[in-house]
Amino acid sequence: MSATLVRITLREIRLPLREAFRISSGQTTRRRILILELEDIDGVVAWAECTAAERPNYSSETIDTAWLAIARWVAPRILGRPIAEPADVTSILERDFRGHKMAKAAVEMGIWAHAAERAGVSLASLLGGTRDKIATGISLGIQPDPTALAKRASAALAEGYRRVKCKIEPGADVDYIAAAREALGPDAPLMADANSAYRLEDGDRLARLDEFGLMMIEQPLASDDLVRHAELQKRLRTPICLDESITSVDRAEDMLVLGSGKIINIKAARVGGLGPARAIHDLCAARDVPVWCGGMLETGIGRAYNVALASLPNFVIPGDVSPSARYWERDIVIPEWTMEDGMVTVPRGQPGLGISVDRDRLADLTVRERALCAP
Ligand code: OSB
Ligand code: MG
Repeated sequence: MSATLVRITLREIRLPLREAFRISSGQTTRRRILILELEDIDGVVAWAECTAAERPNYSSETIDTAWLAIARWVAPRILGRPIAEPADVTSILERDFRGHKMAKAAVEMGIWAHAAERAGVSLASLLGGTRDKIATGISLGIQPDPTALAKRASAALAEGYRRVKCKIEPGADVDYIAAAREALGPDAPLMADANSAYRLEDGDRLARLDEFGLMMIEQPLASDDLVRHAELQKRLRTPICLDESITSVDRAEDMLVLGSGKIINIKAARVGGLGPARAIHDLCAARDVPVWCGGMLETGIGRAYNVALASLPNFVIPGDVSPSARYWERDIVIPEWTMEDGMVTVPRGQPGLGISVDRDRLADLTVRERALCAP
């Protein structure tokens, strides 16, 4: 199923979130999103999304660095070159090319969707996904006060969400989680995500969260740390889940060897694409370590990839894969992603991503565009 891409079109769109989203490292109100259109010699098209943010507050990459990296280094390695299998792309992109994982992932993931499209199978099937529906959790940004968080958390459970994640930071943690737990009751699936807001010296404060029976605490310490997380895990009953720190299959293996955490939030973009994401999934499955699918406030395009990935068997914890209406007044895909009884349906019966892109809306939202072509 070899394919040769002849054009990759980059577009930047601006899309306001329905509600500002605040994490410990900054607030987002309006997204700047890089959308890719990949086209082969026969005119078969696949869409992809780069999840790099507006500012380097989650990882070092941004939409601007990703645009540059794709145009200068990623696309030239791919365009005009026959690709036998999507799984071959990572080694092509990693050779003598450090970092820029989100830029690489945008193209690598597009090639997976393109291969699925060409083969006439869903991306979920091509990846080996087995689920028809995936359980959905919500990620709630830092709220003005504990009462506001408790209200939002209760509303989320009432809407059917299967897991509630609350962003925390020093000063918006113990009281906030206490209020959420009180509002949801003792058995509701509740967790916290610190986005690297703490230091190991804060261990005693973090240990106070143990009494709330959280499913996990996500990425409490530095975004590239494994050693201190291992130390912290010894002092916490609550399982640590790593997000930012896991940037490759090797880092996932290091985490398991060091005991830096017990759960992994897999985001394909953070690890360079679906190939490495699936390899981390397989590694964790072999070691009985549960994983779940994270999110990066994606449009319906990026969301389609998350849904496909989360259909793999070891995604046993609800993912940050909310329906379109949680984020956008109107999404850029048709149909929009919806949730029923806390579950999102995997479009297994359709080739590729299982959604189409609203080209008129995309054109309306586009602020810059650049076509990269095979030499
Ligand atoms: O840490 O998981 C995170 C959004 C932006 C940056 C980092 C994170 C998040 C989320 C949002 O938690 C999850 C979603 O897309 O709903
Ligand atoms: Mg996170």
